[in-house]
Amino acid sequence: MARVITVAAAQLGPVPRDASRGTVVARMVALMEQAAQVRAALVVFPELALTSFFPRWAIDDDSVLNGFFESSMPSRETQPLFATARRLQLGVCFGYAELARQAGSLRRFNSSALVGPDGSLIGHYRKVHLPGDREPQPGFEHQHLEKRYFETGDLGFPVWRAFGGVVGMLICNDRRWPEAWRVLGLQAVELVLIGYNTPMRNPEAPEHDRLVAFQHSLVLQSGCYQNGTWAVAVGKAGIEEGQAMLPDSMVVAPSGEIVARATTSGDELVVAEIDLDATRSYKTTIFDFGAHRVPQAYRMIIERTGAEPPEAGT
Ligand code: ING
Repeated sequence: MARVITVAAAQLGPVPRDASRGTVVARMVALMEQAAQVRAALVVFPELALTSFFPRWAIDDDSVLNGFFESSMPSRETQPLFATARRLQLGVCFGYAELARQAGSLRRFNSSALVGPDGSLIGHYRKVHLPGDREPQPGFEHQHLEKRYFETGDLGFPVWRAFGGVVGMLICNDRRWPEAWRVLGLQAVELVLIGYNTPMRNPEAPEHDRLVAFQHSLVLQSGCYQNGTWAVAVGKAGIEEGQAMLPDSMVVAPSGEIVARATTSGDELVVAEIDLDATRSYKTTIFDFGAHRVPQAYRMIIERTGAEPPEAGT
């Protein structure tokens, strides 16, 4: 039996600092329209898709900082994404800066939303691995202040049954950490949706700059292969407010092969027809965790991560 769906990585070019939500949402809706024309079931947008990558700046004024956040999802400005999903009968995943009111206090997260083809919210995820610094670094051409503006995600690494399979989300730096993939893998994930904003230069380790694209595909290809899952990885690309951001959006198979890849640094739809059943060729053979892991070791990992794997691929 094949569970074939068409997925679309909707790469975005630069978003200027003063771009209104309306103009960005209009760009996203245009890409959703394109995706509907190729009968996509799901469109994936980058991390912090709605705004410029504002952690590159030291922002001390809270009212300016809050201007980059969404205090409700959907909000008036983002409602068109939900309405378009419903109108075009396609799912959408996008990253956004979340301002949440919890137990009477305001909390800020780097989040992503997963919306179904009926326009309803299926689930949301809060980024766990926040790279960069809490304090502005003297002499850095661009800052990377995610630790200053966001709290560590407190929702774990959930999966949802959606689009005919088991779907999970990661955000940007999460993709570099094998345990993030593994917790999804232990829950039999079949499709991982990953938005990213990756600068081409990392002032903390300039010796890595020549390897940014290589290490991006390395972690995607190994994450997919070692966990028997597909991934759709989507970047905010191009020169955004003077900072070069990695394009290279792609769809990766459970084999680790890249099956579709962006060829520009702008708004671009990268489309692939994927068979979720292709995950079984790995989950039921070389990466059959139950068969090839020493049970007590397997149980120990489950206890430690709290992940309960449903049956793979059912
Ligand atoms: N961006 C980058 C990423 O992990 C980074 C930050 C780049 C950290 C390279 C370390 C090395 O792709 C985000 N937003 O996490």
